[in-house]
Amino acid sequence: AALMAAEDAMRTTGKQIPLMLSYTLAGKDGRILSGQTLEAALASVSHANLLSIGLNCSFGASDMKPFLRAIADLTRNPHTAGAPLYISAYPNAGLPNSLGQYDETPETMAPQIQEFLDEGLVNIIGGCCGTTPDHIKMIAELVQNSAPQKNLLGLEDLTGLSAPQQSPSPQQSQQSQELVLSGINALPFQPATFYPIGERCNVAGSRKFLRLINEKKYEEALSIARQQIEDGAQILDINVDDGLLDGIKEMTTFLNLMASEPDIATVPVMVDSSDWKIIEAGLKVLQGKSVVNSISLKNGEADFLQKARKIRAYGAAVVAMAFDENGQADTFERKIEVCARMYKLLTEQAGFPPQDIIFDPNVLAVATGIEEHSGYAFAFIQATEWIKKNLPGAKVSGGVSNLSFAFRGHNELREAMHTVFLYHAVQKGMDMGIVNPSATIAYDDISADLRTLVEDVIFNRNVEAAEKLMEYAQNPEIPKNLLGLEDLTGLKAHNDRLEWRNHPLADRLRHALIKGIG
Ligand code: THG
Repeated sequence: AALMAAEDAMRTTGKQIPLMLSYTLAGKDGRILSGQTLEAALASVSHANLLSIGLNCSFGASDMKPFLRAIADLTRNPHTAGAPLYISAYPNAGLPNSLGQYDETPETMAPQIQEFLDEGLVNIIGGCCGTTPDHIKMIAELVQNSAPQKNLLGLEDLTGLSAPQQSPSPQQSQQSQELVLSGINALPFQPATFYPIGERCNVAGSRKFLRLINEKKYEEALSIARQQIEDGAQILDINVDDGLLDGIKEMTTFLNLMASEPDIATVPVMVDSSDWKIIEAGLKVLQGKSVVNSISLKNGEADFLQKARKIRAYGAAVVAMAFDENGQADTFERKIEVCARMYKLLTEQAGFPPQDIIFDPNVLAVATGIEEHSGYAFAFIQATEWIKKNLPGAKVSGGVSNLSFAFRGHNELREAMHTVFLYHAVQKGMDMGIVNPSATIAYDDISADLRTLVEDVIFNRNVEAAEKLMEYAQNPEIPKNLLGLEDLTGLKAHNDRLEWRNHPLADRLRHALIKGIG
C-alpha cells in the first residue's frame, strides 16, 4: 500500500524520490511482523523500483547480522526476487529491558556495527529505538574506514543516489529470474516442475463451498482451503463469483480470514473473478505475491493494458487467458496467435517480466458429442509446447477439471481423464494447473484399456473416440472396475490420509506440528 501511495504521489507531483524499504523482524526465526519470511516479503515487492532494502528495529545489531546476509543473498540470487539493491540496517540499541529501556551504549554497540562493516554487509547504516546522537556519532566514525556492501555488480557508490539508473536494465535483470510467488512463505518456481492449484474454494466449482459462503459458515469454508493444502495444493484459487453474493465483500472477508490462519496463509493466492472490482478487492488485502486470474483481450487492447498495468502496480503475477475480440481461442493456431499477442503487449507495454506471465490456453470440454470439440485437448497440449518454446520465460496453466465436464457424476472417469491429460501436458511444459488436489489416481493406476480410450479422446485419434468413452462411462458395470483399482470411492485415499491418527501419541503430535493441524 505504501509503495503504491508513493508511486501515485510521484506521478501526481512529477517528482522522483528514491524509496528505501525497511522491515522489522518479529523473532529470531526471521519472520517480519506480518508473518512473512524475508524471501516471501521480497517476492511481494520484487516489482517495485527501490533504492534499498533492509532491516530496522528488531532485536539489536548482533542478532540482525544473519538476516542482513540473507537479504544480500536473496537480492543477489537470480532465482529469487528483485534486482540487486543497496542494503540498509538501523538496529535498536539492543532489546528493551524490563523497564522498556535500551541497554546498549555506543561503546557496547560499536563492535557489533564493526562486524557489519568488516563483513561488507551494508551500504546504509543508522540506529533505531534506543539509539542517541552519541550512537550515531559512533557509527559515523566507524564507517569512515569501511567498504560498503558490493551487491550491485561492481557498484559501490551511493553518489547521486543513482542505483536505479545504473542497475541492469529491467530486461537484463528479469531474463535471468524465475517466478517467486508468496503467501507468508515463498514459492520459488523450479523449472520442469508441476504446481497444483486448489480449485475447491470456488463457488462456481464446488456446491459445498457455495453453500458454506452463502450461509456464512466461514470456519468450515476455511477447512476446504486447509484440506487442499494438506492434499498438496501449492497455490489456492479463490472465486466468489455468484449473482446472489456480494463478491467484493466475500472476497475481502474470505482472504482476510485465510490470512489469520497460519497454516493457510503460507500459500500464495490466485484471485479468480471475471469482475475486475472483485480482483482488485482481493489484491488490496493480500500481502503476498499473488496471481490474478485472469485478464484477456476480450474487451480489446486498451482494457487489457490498463488492467495489466494495475496488476503490475500491485506486484501480482497474471493469468492471461487465450481470449480476444473474436472470442475464445479454441484451435492451436488461435491459441498461439492470442498468446503471442498478449506476450508482446505485457512485456513491451505493461512492463511485465516474462516469468510473471502465466498463459492459459483454455482447457475446454472434450467428448461432448459435438464434433468441433474433439480437437480441444490436443490443441491445448500443442499450444503449451509452442508457448514454452516461443514465449521465453512465460508459464502455462489451465483449469484441468473443465476437460471432463461431459462426464459430470462419473468422478472416477473424470479423474482418470485429468490424470492422462496432465501426464501429457506436463511433459510439454505445463507449469501449473487448477485441479482437485484430493484426486489420487496415478497414470500407472489406470487400466490399459481405459488409458487407450482416454488417449484416443485427448489426441483425437479416431472419430469414434468420444462415443466409445461415453459408452464406457454409461455402462453400469464399468465404474466398479474402471481403473483396475479395488476402491473407487476415494474413501481409501481419505482413510490413508487419516492413518496417522492411529499412531502413538508422540508420533501424532509430531505429525500435527509438522502439518500444522490444530
Ligand atoms: N482457467 C482459469 N481459471 C479457471 C478455469 C480455467 N477457474 C475456474 C475453472 N476454470 C477451474 N476450476 C474448476 C473448479 C471446479 C470444477 C471445474 C473447474 C468442477 N467442479 C464440479 C463440477 O462442476 O462438476 C463440482 C463438484 C462439486 O460441486 O463438488 O468440475 O479454465 N484461468
